Amino acid sequence: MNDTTFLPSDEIRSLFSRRMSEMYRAEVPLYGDLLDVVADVNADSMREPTLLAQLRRKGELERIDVERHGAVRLGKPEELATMRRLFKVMGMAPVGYYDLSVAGVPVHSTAFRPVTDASLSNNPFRVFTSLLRLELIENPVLRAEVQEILARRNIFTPRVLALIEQAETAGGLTAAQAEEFVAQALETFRWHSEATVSKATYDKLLAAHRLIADVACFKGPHINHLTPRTLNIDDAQVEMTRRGMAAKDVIEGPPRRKVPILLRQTSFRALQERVAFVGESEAEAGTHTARFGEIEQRGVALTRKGRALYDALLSRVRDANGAGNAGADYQARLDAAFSDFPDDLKTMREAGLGFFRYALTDKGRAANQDALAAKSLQALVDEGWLDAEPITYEDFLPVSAAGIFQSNLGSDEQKSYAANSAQAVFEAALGAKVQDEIALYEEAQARSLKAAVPFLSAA
Ligand code: OOG
Ligand code: NI
Repeated sequence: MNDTTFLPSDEIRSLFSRRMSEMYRAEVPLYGDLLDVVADVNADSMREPTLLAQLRRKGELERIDVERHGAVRLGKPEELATMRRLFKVMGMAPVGYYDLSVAGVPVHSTAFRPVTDASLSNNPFRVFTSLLRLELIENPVLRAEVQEILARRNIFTPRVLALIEQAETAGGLTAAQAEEFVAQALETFRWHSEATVSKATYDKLLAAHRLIADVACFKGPHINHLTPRTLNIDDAQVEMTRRGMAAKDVIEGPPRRKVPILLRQTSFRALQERVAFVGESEAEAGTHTARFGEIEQRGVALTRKGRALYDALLSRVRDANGAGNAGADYQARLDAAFSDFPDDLKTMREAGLGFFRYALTDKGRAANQDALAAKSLQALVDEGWLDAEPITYEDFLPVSAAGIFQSNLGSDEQKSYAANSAQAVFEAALGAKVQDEIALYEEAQARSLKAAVPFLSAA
């Protein structure tokens, strides 16, 4: 027995997310401007009483101001394995597998995030984490060189490694240890303006793929963006432009709808940051373009059936004449295609397209439970015995992620790799399996049903 009190992992995550945001704000001041835009737009949106009430019911009112995600790109399998252990200390687990090679980006990815209802509502901080796929670099000489450069680096401080081990053996960290852990962990995500290679090597890797240069030439995997959640991305996009930010032309994801689904995202272009290369004098220093700001709006999580419909409609828009997301009429084409996706909660629920959390209403609690047991789920909701609250999508979208990558790597970046999803290879590097994101929503829905109407779920 020992009487040490551990700081809950939810609190370590909140602390880390807050410190990371402060650090990024100091490193990329435009991110601070973006936070201001989102705070203004969200305050405006919350004047709408129905939206406010819905956020309150879903337990999202408190989390909205602190909610954000970040992204890093790693170079080595062992970096990914250690990252998994580091995020575990903060209550974050790998969820989902994203193959971005289809879109010409030689990485595959997962999202580290909390998974329980309570932790998500506490602070849903997520980090989209990518691993470079060296095997997709065709030139064997270049591949070996990148491997050799990466082999020389260690992106974690010795102290953070010791604290991860401490957390693993003891089962947690005290408040003081957690403070130190957060400060040490941040070192991995910080921007380093000194490259680990010469300008000539950097230029060579840049020519192979901008992403390879970004991953391989630096001491660590600098956090490349942090994304606050907005309640109205269309307004936020207009406001970004009005305040002089170079917003991306197209909002990634589904079109604007009455009932938002999944995830819509937009960003401003990466900044040029000064870099000192090995062997260069200060006068010959160059720049590197990688880091950016992004905002997102989250909507209803879709079932496998809903997701298949989303994917089909999106590819109908994107594959038509190989148009992708280019062209002034993209928004119109997107709107047209998505007229086939029901835009009201009742139809989405009855057609099994979205996930919902169920709870008895006051009327339902007061009722004779045996009488309720005779009714169908549909009738229980329609007649007001049971509330059905849509579940928020907590994950990412591969096509959108690729679009975000592309727009921040430079528009000339259209390398193509044969689609070759390699989840098993990724999981071997990670040292664990990733959780199936859709299964998590299925479980959340089933849990709520079981608690609200046990007689139904038993059937
Ligand atoms: C990650 C891009 C993916 C998102 O929001 O879809 C992403 C990256 O650029 O490293 O963050
Ligand atoms: Ni992002």
